[in-house]
Amino acid sequence: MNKNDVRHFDAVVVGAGFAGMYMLHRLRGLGLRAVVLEAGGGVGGTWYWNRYPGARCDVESMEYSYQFSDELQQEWEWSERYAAQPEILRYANHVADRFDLRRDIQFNARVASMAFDGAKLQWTLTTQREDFTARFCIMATGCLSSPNTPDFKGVDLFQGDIYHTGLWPHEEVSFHGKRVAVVGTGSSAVQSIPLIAQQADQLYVFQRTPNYAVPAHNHVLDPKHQQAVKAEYPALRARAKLNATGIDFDYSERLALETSHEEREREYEARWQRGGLSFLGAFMDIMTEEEANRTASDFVRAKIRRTVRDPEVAELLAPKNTIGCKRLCIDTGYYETFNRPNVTLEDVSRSPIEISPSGVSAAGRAYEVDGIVFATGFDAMTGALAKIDIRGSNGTSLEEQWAEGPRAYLGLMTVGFPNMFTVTGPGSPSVLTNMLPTIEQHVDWIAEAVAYMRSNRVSRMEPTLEAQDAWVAHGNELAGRTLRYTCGSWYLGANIPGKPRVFMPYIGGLPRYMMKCREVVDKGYEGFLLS
Ligand code: N01
Repeated sequence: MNKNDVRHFDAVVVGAGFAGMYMLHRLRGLGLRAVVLEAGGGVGGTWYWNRYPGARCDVESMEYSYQFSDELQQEWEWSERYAAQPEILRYANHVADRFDLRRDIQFNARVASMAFDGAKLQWTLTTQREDFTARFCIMATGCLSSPNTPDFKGVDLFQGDIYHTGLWPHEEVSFHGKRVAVVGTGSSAVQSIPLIAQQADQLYVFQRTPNYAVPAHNHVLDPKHQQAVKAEYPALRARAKLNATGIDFDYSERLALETSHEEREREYEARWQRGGLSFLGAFMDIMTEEEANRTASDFVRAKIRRTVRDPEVAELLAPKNTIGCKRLCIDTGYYETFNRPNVTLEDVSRSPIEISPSGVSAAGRAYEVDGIVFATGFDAMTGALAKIDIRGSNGTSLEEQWAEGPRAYLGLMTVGFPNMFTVTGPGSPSVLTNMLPTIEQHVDWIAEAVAYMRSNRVSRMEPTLEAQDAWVAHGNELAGRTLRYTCGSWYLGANIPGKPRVFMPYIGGLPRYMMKCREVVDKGYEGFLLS
């Protein structure tokens, strides 16, 4: 096939993670000719790239799974409470095989540009090898898929090995006998540091901002528990959708500020012992009232001080900001790792890191290392889209249009980009929820919209500016009421220099969001222009 060849499809899906795979399945079900273009060499999206030691989901396996096929959810056996990356990737591959998806996925096909032709009412997508045209284009590019490597001075001169947690090599990496630096202390670092410390001769952790971590208490899944969950799967899935996060947690309706100190401590301790993200569900006002939030953060700080033997190190590890403002980390032995003699914590909050040919220097000290692990996160939610030169109906690029922050109606479509859908795009609950059910809800909505267009002879769909503006304003208004604005998180784009500070996910909760999506359809796609 020559580079100039153009292949035509009814729909092109960009990305073969969980969103792209299910989208392909649904489009096929509608009888469309569809293809998925995937930059990687296999399915799985974020789980294909994030292979760092300790990579594991922070949502329990029995819920972090598809529910569109009851046979699939009944037959698949998870081995642990929180599945590790290799198992999740095996699951993704199983789904690809089970639904015969691979024959319509082009691997190693990175989309470089996309442009909409208003006369032909079609998108043209270019890759290095071939070009594609289609009426519908579905961006399943993921929320945390564009790794962020800050521009550290001297990084090009470093003579050792450099890794990024979000772009981990596919071959085994051994740190035995090595001196290693880890830069960053977010979820990826919290998961990988305990395992790297077990191998490395010496580990230096460079921390700019400490993060809160709650124990995972991961364990092998008891087959009886698994059977019991499977016996009531539909009820569990339905219950989960009634919660803001789409996870079947026990969210308390009590207020921390109206509960006695003893009772609060009892509740926090019970949730600490259970482990996982439901810690923040202990009281309803944790994310809305600073004082309530402090009761939860004080509890975690006390745990850190009791766990870490060196009081100075414990103080450095104890976060001072709002708990839950950044994504809560779920750990296995993170704080305990700092009691090891081969682990050193370096505070780099006041002076930036510099890199030399032989190591890392910070705060006036130099550390010779053989390898550096950047656990520096992602250009979240918009990064993967911004890497593609996407041109809409009047030639404007999406990146330019979103220069002041992403604007999309329901996180599903953007004015000026007809027939282009985003799965879990900015303005949808996405990263604040269990991604799998959220992905399914979006894919189902998109499939229904495409089916509607085809059966009603509609060839072009995009939101109205009024509907989009109102949705963005509503999202901002809700976000402003929470404590999530009080720290420099990736939800706000604060981790990327120059990125506008806009709270990107929809914070109104999954039930309210799903109801809105349903209403829009029931009212004949209210807020969309159909022609
Ligand atoms: O990235 P992060 P992550 N100099 O952005 C530091 C999901 N995830 O890959 O906080 C020095 O959280 C930065 O410091 P600061 C999950 O949603 C899930 O860890 O900006 N340090 C921070 O410490 C998660 O939230 C799982 O001051 C610099 C770190 O790098 C999201 O992915 C596992 C720096 C980045 O932390 C991202 O997590 C892993 C600089 N110039 C990830 N720049 C699960 O459990 C950045 N940092 C499913």
